Amino acid sequence: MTDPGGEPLFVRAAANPIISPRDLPYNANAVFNPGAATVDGETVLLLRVEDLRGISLLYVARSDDGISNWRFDEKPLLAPDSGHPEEVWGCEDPRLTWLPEREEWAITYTAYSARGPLVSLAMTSDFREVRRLGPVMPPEDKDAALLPTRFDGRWAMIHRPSPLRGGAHMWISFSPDLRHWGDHTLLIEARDGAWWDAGKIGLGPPPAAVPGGWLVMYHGAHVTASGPIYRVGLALLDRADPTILLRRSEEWILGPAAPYERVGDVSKVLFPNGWVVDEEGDRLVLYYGAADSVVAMATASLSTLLAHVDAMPEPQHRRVSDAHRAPWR
Ligand code: M1P
Repeated sequence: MTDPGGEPLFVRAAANPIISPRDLPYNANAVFNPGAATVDGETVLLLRVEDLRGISLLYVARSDDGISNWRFDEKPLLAPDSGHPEEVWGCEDPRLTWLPEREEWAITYTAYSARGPLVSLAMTSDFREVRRLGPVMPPEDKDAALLPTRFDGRWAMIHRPSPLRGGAHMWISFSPDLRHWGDHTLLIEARDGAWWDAGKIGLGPPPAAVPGGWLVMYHGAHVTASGPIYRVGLALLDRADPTILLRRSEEWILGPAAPYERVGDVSKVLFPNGWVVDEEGDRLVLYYGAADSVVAMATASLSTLLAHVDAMPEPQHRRVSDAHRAPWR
């Protein structure tokens, strides 16, 4: 069992897995790691669908209650396109951020190029038409999402490059125009050794604005003799300056405990990509991929979750650069 004990923060939907390959109106090997949005009162999921070649495409599903009666588009919203060689091996793991200033959704996704996975960006207002902006981070880089607002006039994106040396950590970068990115700043480091989030971490859903800052959920992949275990923790970033880490989980809050999370194409994986945060209703609805095979959902009380975040330890260093003698931003 890999869920922490005590009163769980998240309660899994009784209907889990809420979407499986057999529910889809097309052939698929797996459906997982969806981005989530609310559009005109409906829940929209942008599903990663792995076809029977092994290539992933992004398809839209809509539901009135966000849990049942999903209506599936017949055609993908994003699929490998001959004009985009960087997507030759697929489009994966979308994250959806509403940009109020532009009145459109930013879709950050992993484009699987022949030179490795990289971060691509596309825009949509309705999840029916999409406009690609193309690659924004070179390979290898993934697990990216935009923050919804600008900081001193610049957009911010959290992402996870894979360096040649050491662990794979979360970074934040800035752009004046969504195309040119710089001021790359190490944001949250994977821990080391026996920790649940040692070696490799990555952003979950796009950060959510909450009273104390930006609520961040991230996954950690702890390597064991029988492969990695993907679990989930929380962090809080400063609202005005998201390069500042205010809080970070010591313990994971959700891990692969249910049978559909423990056994699948990649077993023991709980991989959240989307959430719907309802402050008025005091509810957070989390959508995640389970075992790289199916889509599942879990809900939490937002106020209980934020009280948990408040009680999490403050990091020793609020900026990673403060922790290193030879600073790297
Ligand atoms: O198989 C688990 C996950 O592995 C990768 O995630 P990351 O590189 O962040 O560890 C991705 O391929 C992801 O899609 C997959 O669910």
